[in-house]
Order: sequence, then C-alpha cells, then structure tokens
Amino acid sequence: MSRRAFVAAATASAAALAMSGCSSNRVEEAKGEERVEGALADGAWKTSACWLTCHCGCKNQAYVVDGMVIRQKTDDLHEDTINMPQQRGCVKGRSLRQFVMSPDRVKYPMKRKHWEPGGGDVTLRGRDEWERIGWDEALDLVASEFKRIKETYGNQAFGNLELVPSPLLAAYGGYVSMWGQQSKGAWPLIANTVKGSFFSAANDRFSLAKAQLVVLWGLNPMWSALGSNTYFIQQAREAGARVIVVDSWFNPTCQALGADWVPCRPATDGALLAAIAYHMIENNLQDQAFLDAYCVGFDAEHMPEGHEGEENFKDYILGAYDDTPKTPEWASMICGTAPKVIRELAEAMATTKPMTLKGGQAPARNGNGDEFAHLFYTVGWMTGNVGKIGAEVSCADGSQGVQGGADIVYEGMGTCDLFGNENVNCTGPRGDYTLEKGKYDPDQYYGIPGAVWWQSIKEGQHVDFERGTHPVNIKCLYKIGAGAQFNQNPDQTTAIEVMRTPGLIEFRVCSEIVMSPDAQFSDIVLPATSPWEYAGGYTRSLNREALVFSEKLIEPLFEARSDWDIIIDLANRLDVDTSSFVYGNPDADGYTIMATSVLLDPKTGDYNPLVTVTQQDVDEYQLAMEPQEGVVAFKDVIKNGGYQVERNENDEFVYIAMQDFVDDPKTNPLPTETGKLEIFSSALVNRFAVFNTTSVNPIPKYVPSIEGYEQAAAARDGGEPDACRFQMIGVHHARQAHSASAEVKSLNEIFANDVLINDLDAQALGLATNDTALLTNPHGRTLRRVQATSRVMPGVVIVGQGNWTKLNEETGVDEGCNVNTLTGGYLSGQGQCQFNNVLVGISPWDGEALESDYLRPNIDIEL
Ligand SMILES: Nc1nc2c(c(=O)[nH]1)N[C@H]1C(S)=C(S)[C@@H](COP(=O)(O)OP(=O)(O)OC[C@H]3O[C@@H](n4cnc5c(=O)[nH]c(N)nc54)[C@H](O)[C@@H]3O)O[C@H]1N2
Ligand SMILES: Nc1nc2c(c(=O)[nH]1)N[C@H]1C(S)=C(S)[C@@H](COP(=O)(O)OP(=O)(O)OC[C@H]3O[C@@H](n4cnc5c(=O)[nH]c(N)nc54)[C@H](O)[C@@H]3O)O[C@H]1N2
Ligand code: SF4
Ligand SMILES: [Mo]
Repeated sequence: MSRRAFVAAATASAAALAMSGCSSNRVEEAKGEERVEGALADGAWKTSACWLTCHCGCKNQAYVVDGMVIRQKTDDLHEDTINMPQQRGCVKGRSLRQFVMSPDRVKYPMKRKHWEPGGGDVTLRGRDEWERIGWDEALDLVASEFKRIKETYGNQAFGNLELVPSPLLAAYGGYVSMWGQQSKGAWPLIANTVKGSFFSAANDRFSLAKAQLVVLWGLNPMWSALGSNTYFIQQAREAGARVIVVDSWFNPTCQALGADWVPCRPATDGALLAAIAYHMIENNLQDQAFLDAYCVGFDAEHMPEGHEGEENFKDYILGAYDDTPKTPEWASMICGTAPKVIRELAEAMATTKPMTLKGGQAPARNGNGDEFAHLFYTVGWMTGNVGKIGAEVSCADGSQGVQGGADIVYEGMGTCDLFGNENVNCTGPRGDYTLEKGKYDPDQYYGIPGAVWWQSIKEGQHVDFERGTHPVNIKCLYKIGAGAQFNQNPDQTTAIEVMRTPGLIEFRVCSEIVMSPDAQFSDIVLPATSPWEYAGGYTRSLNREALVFSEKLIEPLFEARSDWDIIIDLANRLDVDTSSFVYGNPDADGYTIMATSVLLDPKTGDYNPLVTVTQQDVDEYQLAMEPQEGVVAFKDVIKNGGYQVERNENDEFVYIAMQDFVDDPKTNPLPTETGKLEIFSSALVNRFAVFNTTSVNPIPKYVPSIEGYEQAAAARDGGEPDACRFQMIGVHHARQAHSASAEVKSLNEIFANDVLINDLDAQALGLATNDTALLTNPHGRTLRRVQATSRVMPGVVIVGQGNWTKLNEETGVDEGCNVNTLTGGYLSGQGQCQFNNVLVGISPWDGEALESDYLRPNIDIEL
C-alpha cells in the first residue's frame, strides 16, 4: 500500500469535512460567510505545527484570508520520500479549525453566579449560571481571592491543577503540586533502575526497517502516534518482516499493517510473558550467551554479588518457588491466549533475528504495571535482541518508540535562562520535561500524586513517604495554562464531590480555550488564546528529524488573551516579582525560539546553531539574540514552515540503543547498580521502599492486578448479571487528544467512540449496536452507545478516554462517558495512575437512549 493510500484510510472523510467548511460555527457566520466568495485569491498559506498532545508535531498549513483560517491542509512543501517524509498530519490536526473556531470557545471572562469570596454556594458548581465580567474585574477578583487565601491559610492552600509547574504560584510563595506518572505508568521507574535509563531506549527508524520481526505489545500508533510512525513500521513490513500485535482487541494498527493479532486480556500480560519464558526455557531457545554476559539474575549461576541463593527468574518460571510452572496452559487460563498461540509467539520471538520488541505505555498503566515492565524487559533480553541493527527491546513512548536517538534538530530556548532559574519550567533538552511529574524531589516538588489528589483533599490528609501522614488543606485550585486534570485524573466522582462540598475548595480559577469540564467546574473562567493566535516558535514534538515552525495565523478570538499576559497581569496585582518568568511569553519568544534552535553534530555530539540570523532579522523580528551563522537562513525557516533533516539509512544519525554496552560491557557498563541488565534487582526493591506506596519483587513475577481479570472472573462466576465482570480499557482515541477536540463534531461523526464489546457478550446482555449501555462500578456510572464487534476479546470492553464528563443531575449518571468516572484512585509504585485495570458491569439502559455524540449540542455560552 502506498503511504498516501495508507494515511488516507484514516483521514479521507475527515479531511473532506474539514475542507468543506461545514460547521455550525457562529464565528464563521459572523465574520466569514460573506467573504468566502471570490476571497480565496487574497489569502496566503501559512504553516503551524499541530499542537495537539499526541506529540507528533505534524505540519499544518492554513489558508488565511483577512485574518480568518478558511482552509486547512497538511505538509506538501516538498516531495514525500522515505529519506525526507512529509510531516503529514492526521484528521485531528486537519480539523483544528473546528476546534479553534468552536462554539465551545470561552468567549470572555466569566464569573459563576453564586460564587462569592470564600466559595458562595459551592453545591452549584458545574451547573450554575455564568455572568460575563470584564478582564479588570476578573483579574481583581482572582488577585483578591489569592491574597485572602494566602493570608488565611498560607501557601499550602494553593493546589496547581496543571501538568507543569506554575511560575506564578512559585513566585507567590509556593503551592502543592501534583506528581506521579500518568502517561508512562511504571516504565520510567523500572527502566531507570533495571536498565539504567528510560529515554533513548528505541533505535532509529532505519534500524527498525531492518527488523525481521516486529512485536508491538499494547501499542496502537495508528491512533496514538499518527504522524509517520505506522508508516515507519510499514517499511519493515514491506521489506519482509512479520508484525505481531499483542492487545486485547484487534486494534487499528494491527488492521492497518495486516499484522498477526495475539489477544491478551488487560493487565494479564505478565502471565503471557511468563509462559513465553517457559516455552523458551523448556526448549532451550533463550540466548544463554547474552544472558550470561549482559544480565544478572536469570539463573542461579548468574546472581548478583551478595544475592547468591536468592530467587532467580528461571526457577520462578519453572515453578520452584510456588509449585506452579508457568506453562502456556497455566497462562492461558489467565490471559485468554490459546496455548498454541503462546508457543508459536515464543518460538517466533526466540528464533527470528533481528527482532524489534516495543512495549506500549498502556499495559504499564495497570495495578501490576511494574511487574509487567520488568517481565517484558526480561523476556526481551532472553532473546538477545539488544544493541544491534534491527534488534531492540524498548518501551515505546508514543512516537519516540519508533524514532529513538538524540534529536538531530532541537528547538531553541528563546530567552529562557534554563539553568539560572529554579522557579521556572524551562523545559530543557528532551527527556526532562516528561519526567517532571514522575520524579520526586521533595524540595522542588512538594506534592500529592494525581491518583489520590481528590481523595486527599476530601480527607484532609495525605500519607507522604517523606513526611508520613500530613494534613492537606487546599482551598484554591489553579489552572492558568494547558491541561484538563479535573477530567483526566482518576476518580472523577470524588473530584465532583470535592468541588461541591462546602468547606473544601473556596476558589477555583481556570483559563481555557473551550468550556471544558475543568472550566465548567470553576468559579472564574478566563478565555485563553489557542496557539494559532500567537507566533509559537516550534511545538515540541517527539520527532528527532524535523522542526515545524508555527506562525501566528489569526488574531485572538473574542476576548481571549494568552496565559502569559494573564499571569503577568496577576503578578502585578499580587506584587510578585516577574523576573523569574523568563520563558513563556509566546508573542515575544516565538521567533527567538525558532532562531536559537540547534543542529546535532554526529561526530562530537555537540549542538550548533541551526539558523543563520542577520542583524536585519534581529531588528525586524525583535529577536533577543545576536546575529549568528547557521545552516539555514531565518527567513527560509519561515518560508518552509520549519526545518527538516534529510536522512538516509547509512547516515551518521542512525542510532542503536545500548550499542556501546553490547560492544564492550566492561568499558561501557550500564548505569545500574550492577552495571548490567538486572533481571534480579535489589536496587528496584530499595527504590520502591523509598516511595513506600507498594512493594515489588526483585525478580519479575506475574502478580494479579487490583481490578484485574481474576476479580472479573470471580464476579462472572458469582452469577450476578450486572456484576463488575468486564475489563475496560480506555484507549487514546483517534478522534481526540485526551479531552482536547473531544467535542469537535466533524470528528465525532467520523469516529463514534462507542463502547466496543464482543458481539457474543453483547448478545448475552441483550445489547445491539447503537443501543445505549449503562457502565457501572463502585467508582461511578456512565452511559455510552454500543458497538458490538468480534474485534474485541470476550470479557473486555474498549472506550476512548478523554470524553467530557456530562453529569445528568437527576440520575447522577455521567452521560458523556468520561472513562475517569469509572477509574479508581489507587496509589502504586512511584505514584503512577492506573487507567487500564478497571472492572465494569454492563447492562442495557432503560432510560432515554443516547444520541450519537455528533448530534449532541456544544455548550456555546453567549452572554
Ligand atoms: N482514564 C484515563 N485517563 C487518562 C489517560 C488514560 O489513558 N485513561 N491518559 C492520561 C494521559 S497519558 C495524559 S498525558 C493526561 C492528559 O491530561 P491533560 O494534558 O491535562 O489533558 P488534555 O485533555 O490534553 O488537556 C488539554 C486542555 O488544555 C486546553 N489547552 C490547550 N492549550 C492551551 C493553552 O495554551 N492555554 C490554555 N489555557 N488551555 C489550553 C485544551 O483546550 C484542553 O482543555 O490524561 C491522562 N488521563
Ligand atoms: N489520538 C491520540 N493520540 C495520542 C493521545 C491521545 O489522547 N489521542 N495521547 C498521547 C499521549 S499523552 C500518550 S501518553 C500516548 C499513549 O499511548 P499508548 O499508551 O500507547 O495508548 P493507548 O491507546 O492507551 O494504548 C495502546 C494500546 O494498548 C492496549 N492496551 C491497554 N491496556 C493493555 C493491557 O493491559 N495489555 C495489552 N497487551 N494491551 C493493552 C490498548 O487496547 C491500545 O490498543 O498517546 C499519545 N497519542
Ligand atoms: S498525528 Fe498528532 S500532531 Fe499530527 S496532526 Fe494528528 S493530532 Fe496533530
Ligand atoms: Mo500522556
């Protein structure tokens, strides 16, 4: 299949919609309708990176006529070749026009009618009326509430609901932050400890193309990393590789690549992996030489010093410690994979060389995600596929999993003084930024894990591993910037309860582009500009080869202002010193960030200036820098919408993870406690002991997850028809980037985001496609339309995560089906959220049937 046909499968109909301009959008009606006629000639194509948080950073082009985007397309600025692929966007990126110009836009500052300093009637949050207010009044109210709260309760009363640190609250005296992995589950903690690093674990795409077998384990880039990633896997496929996908459903990547599907129930991957190990050991298929030379803990003969005689992996698999050999028959009863398929998978993984084994983040976002991640590495290492071309054992971090290696081009820091300023979230070289919340530094990150955030506020205390039990007294929730942590954190029911309980949250402020649930449940809502409304430098992406530059496309819509402006105005009202806010003004920094971007020298590993900047450029664009020599002219970067490195399969950027270590383990030991890959890891046990949330085994084992299959099976055997006997996965759905663009109606129409259920299960429940089902568990109740399909394993249901909560106040049911209405706030490992170990009961809904999402109205508050 050609690349064009391939991507077309996912984007065609949506692109048609995006192009046809069919939108009920009032912005266009008001401003654009009469000038579409004949106006095309006056417009210009401008580029902008897609800023949606799938992190592919694809190239968008927008046709701007008289300050309004009237058409969109993606990258066609150079020929599409494998060495220089166009940075093509998906249906979401191409529908950004519908998001930016959505009726859901927050149009002006608003105050909740029954809010007053101290909270007012908090029981009305999320259902109160709104009053339009002016910017000055809004900012005065926010500032005076901040002052009152600080004086009354101190800085620990401020809670930051953003994904990133808040420079304003930091400079105002500090705040309680949120920490704990959401994205990567248990991977970072396990990887950093047992193999010495989490980042740059994948090989370069040209290495991937040389694999003979590609195993994608709980990975679905066809939805979660569209860009070019599935296309890169397809290169291996076309060169003759076999592709296998291990997932609880026949996922879209499996479909697109014509891959073999190995079904496995959610959170039971550990059992499947253990059985693969069993088959390899039974048939002596493991790469014993690799295990002996590079790993510790595989067998009794290779235990780390000081731990001789303790449990080893081989004997665990053979059943020496628990009388349970981890046979395919044993595993099959847990993971649901047929024994024959397990043996065949083990055989293929052990004997096809080179193999690229990529683990998704999703299976590590489970209650037993830590044991899974460690088992995954162990079984991968048993095949010896490390440090060689085409060979890889990695956790695929979105697109990074397909494109490992250091960035060849990297965005500049603008005027950010990265190292001179401890208050600021100057995101440094890639790597730091995603770990911010996972890394716990008590000095910098005083906080509460997201998984127990709402529970802790409700209970007024939190058990912290450093300080033990300590009081929580958050009175003010803050979000002036991107993020939707109200909707996106586990335990939505408790979140709503907290917001509506008198005496808890007195004030909540939120800046937003759209009237998201975060905005709906706030007291003051401030309209924020979208990235189309300022010159945004580069959008940070996981693509090492290309930087896509974002021009300012349109003026701020309605009364929107940038978060930066809002924060500065608040700082002035609060007498806060803004000199620490060195990064963030998009209008001032956009061009400087672009002009200070850097290019990797593969010989030295140094980064050198990429862009040639003249004095004229400095003056014309008010760049905060001196003129410099680079390899591409400043104006050419604007003209080309960025800069892309032309690659080839023999170039010096081809990266193979852990090659140094494999070439010479003595000279280049890993930064682990033993210098080797740790199948037995006492460092891991100690690391968990520090966090003191849960414990872990030194060798990886299959451990049933809370809300896992075993509980589902017990519920099923109990015979109660609507017991919680279905395992639910919340996937990262093609139609939305979490909660962003979840309400874009054209996308809703193309991708229904129904609950996918096996057709035999549906039949037994009396449910058919398009019926409305009630999904319940002790955490909450939701409704969703049903799609019965044989693509999902029996006993499993799939729903796209990120839907907006739509609470029916009479029934108490979330009619939006936010998956987090059904997730529990469990604490584990280093505080990661558990999103895919969720048990639900399903039954036909006997109330009013739900309409398809695309037919349900937007919020559209006009005052
Ligand atoms: N059940 C379940 N929950 C999950 C997950 C899951 O798999 N299952 N996944 C988790 C993961 S991996 C992640 S990363 C998180 C994501 O959690 P978040 O990043 O908090 O969620 P988003 O929905 O992406 O939030 C983006 C919001 O910010 C707004 N926004 C975007 N840009 C700007 C801006 O410049 N200024 C302002 N003021 N607003 C802006 C958008 O309109 C949108 O409402 O969700 C997590 N939640
Ligand atoms: N379209 C879109 N793309 C996105 C995002 C988005 O919201 N929308 N979010 C971005 C972000 S921030 C992140 S962190 C990444 C997340 O990327 P991922 O974590 O890779 O995405 P998911 O869709 O959660 O899961 C991938 C696949 O794993 C399967 N899976 C889930 N649980 C299990 C399990 O226990 N075992 C097995 N074997 N398979 C399982 C799911 O069915 C799914 O098909 O995606 C990024 N890309
Ligand atoms: S793949 Fe991601 S970054 Fe690219 S256009 Fe789609 S949503 Fe945007
Ligand atoms: Mo994420």
